[in-house]
Amino acid sequence: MDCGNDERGNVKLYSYFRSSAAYRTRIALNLKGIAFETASIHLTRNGGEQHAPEFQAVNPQKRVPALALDNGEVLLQSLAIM
Ligand SMILES: N[C@@H](CCC(=O)N[C@@H](CS)C(=O)NCC(=O)O)C(=O)O
Repeated sequence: MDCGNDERGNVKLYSYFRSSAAYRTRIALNLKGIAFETASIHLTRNGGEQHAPEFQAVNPQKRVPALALDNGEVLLQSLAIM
């Protein structure tokens, strides 16, 4: 069945590999079989990419994870995402 999705899905998880909060959302997405694209936000490089204006436009809380949906909504806080 072709739903128009590419293999990575239409949701984007803003994540960091050392983030336990982001890790739990990756586990949940994989358990639910929801394909997602990952956008890496390095929390220490260059003073922390979470402080960049581009990411603050996604999540004013300046935290990962954040999950951007295909309808333009962005879910914040790992438990709410789950
Ligand atoms: N309660 C939040 C916690 C999110 C959080 O604190 N994430 C950390 C990484 S585990 C973060 O982005 N820290 C960035 C910073 O402290 O500048 C959740 O569960 O999503």
